[in-house]
Amino acid sequence: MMTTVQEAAALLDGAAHARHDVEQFPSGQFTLAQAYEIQRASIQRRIERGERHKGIKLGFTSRAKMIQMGVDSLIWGLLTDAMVEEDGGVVDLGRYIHPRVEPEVCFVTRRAIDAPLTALEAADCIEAVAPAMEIIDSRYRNFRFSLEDVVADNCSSAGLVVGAWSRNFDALANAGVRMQFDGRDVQVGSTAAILGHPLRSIVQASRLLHGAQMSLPAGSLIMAGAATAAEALRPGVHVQCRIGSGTGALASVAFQVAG
Ligand code: OOG
Ligand code: MG
Repeated sequence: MMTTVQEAAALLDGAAHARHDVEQFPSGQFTLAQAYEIQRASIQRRIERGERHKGIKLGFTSRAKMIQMGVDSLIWGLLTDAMVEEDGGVVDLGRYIHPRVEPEVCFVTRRAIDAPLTALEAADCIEAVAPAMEIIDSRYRNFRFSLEDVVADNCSSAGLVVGAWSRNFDALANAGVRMQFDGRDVQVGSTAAILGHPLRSIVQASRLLHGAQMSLPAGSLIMAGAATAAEALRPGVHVQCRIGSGTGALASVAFQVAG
């Protein structure tokens, strides 16, 4: 039986809302363009429940992520205010199905993005940068999906934690990224893994928005994509991420998973 875009959106939104997993779609059921339509329709359902647009996220901007998930195209998804977890706060795994965490860089825009940007223009659009972590939670069984599946599922978006903002953009080039569970390194990498430099994700975001005939208002968040592979979360663990070191470092970002 054929599933329509609206039916697929209702299925995936329902799974996220009720925290249960679903089967992947049969391969070839949806084109990539239809997968983005499903993504938009599923976010629209959240907006109708009272959530607000918060920005966008990029996915698979690093080789480490592409290799971990077996997908090799850059993708993007939509963020809402309900996804934001507090820096230094307690994360309840009951809100998720099978969550994983990954280190990210987050930007906040100071002007609207409504046209493709050059690298120089992209830098000018950014108000501040922060170390961040994304809590991804695929709605598909066993966290397995095709490119179309993951796009339809809003690129596994579920939670995000954003650290203190700074205007220390120089700290972003080739900075060490270190994510720890209970004080032990679980993922170590470099911001250079994100398209060579995390600011390039703003250029990519501007092109993707333009291609989708969408714009992003000032004050929006842009998650640049994970620099390393993701790690499964477990009850009781303390998670921290640091970007850079010494005086050039960005602040760190952390959360405690409820026991
Ligand atoms: C898809 C989301 C990818 C990233 O930062 O690369 C992503 C997934 O891995 O489930 O968020
Ligand atoms: Mg991510």
